[in-house]
Amino acid sequence: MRSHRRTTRVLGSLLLVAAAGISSFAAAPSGAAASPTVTPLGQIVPAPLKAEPAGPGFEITAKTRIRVEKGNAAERRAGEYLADVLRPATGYKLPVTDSGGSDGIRLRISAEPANKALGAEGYRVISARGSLTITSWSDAGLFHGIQTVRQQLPAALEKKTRQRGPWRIAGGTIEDTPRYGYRGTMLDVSRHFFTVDQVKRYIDQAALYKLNKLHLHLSDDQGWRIAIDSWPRLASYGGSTQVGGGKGGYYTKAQYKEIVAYAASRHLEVIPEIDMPGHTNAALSSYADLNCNGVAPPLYTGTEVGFSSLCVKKDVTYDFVDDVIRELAALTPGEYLHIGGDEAHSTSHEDFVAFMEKVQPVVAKYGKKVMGWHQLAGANPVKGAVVQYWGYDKTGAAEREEVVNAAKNGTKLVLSPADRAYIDHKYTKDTPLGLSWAGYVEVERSYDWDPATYLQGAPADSVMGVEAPLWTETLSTSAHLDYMAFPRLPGIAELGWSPAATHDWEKYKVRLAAQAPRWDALGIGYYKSPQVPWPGK
Ligand code: TNX
Repeated sequence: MRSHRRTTRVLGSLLLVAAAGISSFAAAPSGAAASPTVTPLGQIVPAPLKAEPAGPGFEITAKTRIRVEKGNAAERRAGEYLADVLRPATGYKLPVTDSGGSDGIRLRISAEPANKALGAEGYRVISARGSLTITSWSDAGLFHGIQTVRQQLPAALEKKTRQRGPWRIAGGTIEDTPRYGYRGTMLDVSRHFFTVDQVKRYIDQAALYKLNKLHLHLSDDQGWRIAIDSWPRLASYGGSTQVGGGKGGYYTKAQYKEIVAYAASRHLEVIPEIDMPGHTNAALSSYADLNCNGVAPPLYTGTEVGFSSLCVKKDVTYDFVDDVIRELAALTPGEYLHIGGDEAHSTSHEDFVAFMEKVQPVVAKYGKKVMGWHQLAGANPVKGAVVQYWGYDKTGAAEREEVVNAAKNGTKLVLSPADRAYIDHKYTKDTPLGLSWAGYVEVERSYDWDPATYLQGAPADSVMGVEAPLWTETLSTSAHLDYMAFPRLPGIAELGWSPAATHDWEKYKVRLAAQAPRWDALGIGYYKSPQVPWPGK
């Protein structure tokens, strides 16, 4: 095992060198010992659909301009974003200009057939002497193309202060488009509260790997995190603590809108979740009326699950649900509202079904589509509902069947298998943070599965994509989030983006390892898994 690993590591580096040889920049200019080698075209995460190395490639210099078309606001926005990414480390001016001319970095959104053929999120990058062109049918595609260019540049680009170049990009053409339209991660801001800035940091990390959905778990037993005007105590009281008894917190509507807008600027759609009818202690302790016995329980700061339930038989429950969904829908430009539905162990099955029967139409009434954890499959999901599968290798056949049958009947699936995609789980028994009810989730295990076949019997076309949930019972700082998400989040992103034909752990781990200097430059502290051939090891 050990020697096998070492052999593949050496082989991997040889392959890298060989591939770099295609680019004429492979050798650093004489005397420039510190010059970084150019990243071979396509050696990025997620792996692109196609990368064809050719020619000498492009170099960003002090004279480079970023060219957009006159009057094209989306191109200009992308141009300004790209300039913000490039300016600190290069120290160059990089003006964004619409003055015409064909040299420099050119950003183009157009509906020409070749762009349309790459789909709504696809893009093409052409790197040649004198010009680097990114084209797409959409602004999202252009943004993803920019992430590709970023990864083709030296890792030092990510530093906040001026670094030595040269800033070269291997020559050739990348054509790229995602395998799945849903590529997400979930952040649990309920068990521990995370500030707007902490959420923005996580959004930027997700965007670097072309994720396009941020699911926010906004309520649970331990905390209610979003201001609801018609039920103000949800946030002011229900949000006043967290796991371990810390002070918690909540987002005002203005702060929440700031998160949504920031995510949108990175082409991520925010999917807010209010978990119901279980996982509701924070709400139940804020309003006595919501309890069947009319008595508000105390706030909860432990980590048990399954003990709370909204009172399914009371009318006030549905006034509450209507108000919350109405206010949340008004804050949500995206299509989906997530209504939870997991681990409702204190709700009878009959009540659970009755509750979902009443609540799903409320989501539609406010113009949104239902998303729910896969338990919703056992309660007549409405047409257009999406269920999120979080089972694992020990999930019973009956439970799996329920989801498979829903999928056969047209319900779409987002896959978050807990033994693969749960990035809140410990890597090994010895890693410090995380849970392990679904086993340990090392980097290879987290990457090495296929979303199209994971849930046996579900039609491949029922799978909308993948999501990596980051539950936070044991996580309370950005450093904790970094350590759990890296290096697993890029692997889930690759499963969502890259063609199945590129899936290969031995090759992936080499590309993944090459990301480490970038994380170092970004200040992301990651888990140095012994499964990955990290540089300098
Ligand atoms: C199960 S996954 C839960 C969460 C926990 C998580 C921890 C799901 C829908 N419910 O309440 O935070 O496990 O891994």
